[in-house]
Amino acid sequence: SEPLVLASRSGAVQTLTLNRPAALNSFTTELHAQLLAALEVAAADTNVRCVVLTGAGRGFCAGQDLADPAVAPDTAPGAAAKDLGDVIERWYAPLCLRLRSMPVPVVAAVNGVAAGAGASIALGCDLVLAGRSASFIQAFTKIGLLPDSGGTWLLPRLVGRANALGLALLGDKLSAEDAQRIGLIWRCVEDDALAEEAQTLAQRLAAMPTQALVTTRAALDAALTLDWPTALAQEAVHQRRLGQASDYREGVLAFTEKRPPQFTDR
Ligand code: T3D
Repeated sequence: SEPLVLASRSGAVQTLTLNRPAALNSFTTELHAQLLAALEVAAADTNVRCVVLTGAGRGFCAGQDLADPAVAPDTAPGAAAKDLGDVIERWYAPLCLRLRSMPVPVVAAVNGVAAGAGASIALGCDLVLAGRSASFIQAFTKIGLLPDSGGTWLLPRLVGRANALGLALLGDKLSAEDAQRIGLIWRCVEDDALAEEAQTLAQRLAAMPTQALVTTRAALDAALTLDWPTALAQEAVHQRRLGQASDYREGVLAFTEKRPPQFTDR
């Protein structure tokens, strides 16, 4: 049968495409398993220097597959409730942790609707590009749930409390253009340019000093809960380590020799 995650490599860029287009790439446990496995392979492969995450067909990801019997409520009288917390602990949380700790930058190329956990997973990537016809829907409260897969953490940080609550409580569709305007995503691009723009951006990131990029991601995230002196101390710790890496030497050497750098660390 067709893989649920398509993997394709161009140079040092690994593209992973969610591939359940008939159900808008919504998550089943099998899709979870294949995506986690593909991310593990990319993380372990030192030839990979950037990952692009996108969707097949007209959607990016519609979140949890609500037809999945493991999560759909049993409406028979007296039926026991499903434990959604288990599903989060077993699948969504590990996926979110894996994405956020990838040893390379991760670009989301949001090609269509990103709803529920599909929106959270896109927004948890490092740089989010979206096609003009793409949209973001905090679909959770419409079915009696709260934003998961990092949604409660990401939304207020990305767009502030007022926008976070407006989006999360109402669950309205937000266009890619509006998502860029309020700072939810990095850029909205024309639909027919999305795939190429994502590849260009990923190739650019792949040519950069990977350690500096992923350390920057981690330090920015950590600094959100640090005070000023502690953030300065954290920067010193990271800069001490980066300053000993060969990419730093190469960066400075290339600058002084007025040539493009060739970064190799990962
Ligand atoms: O712990 C846990 O397990 C809970 C975890 C929760 C995390 C979550 O993600 S909760 C949120 C779950 N997602 C949603 O509530 C979104 C549901 N989908 C929609 O609201 C709409 O489909 C969209 C707004 C995303 C797109 O609308 P539209 O009109 O463009 O497409 P459509 O016609 O609704 O969908 C196309 C097909 O995909 C359709 O199937 P069909 O009729 O052609 O056979 C539809 O049923 C299917 N589909 C879309 N989303 C899901 C889905 N099938 C299963 N699960 C879905 N989430």
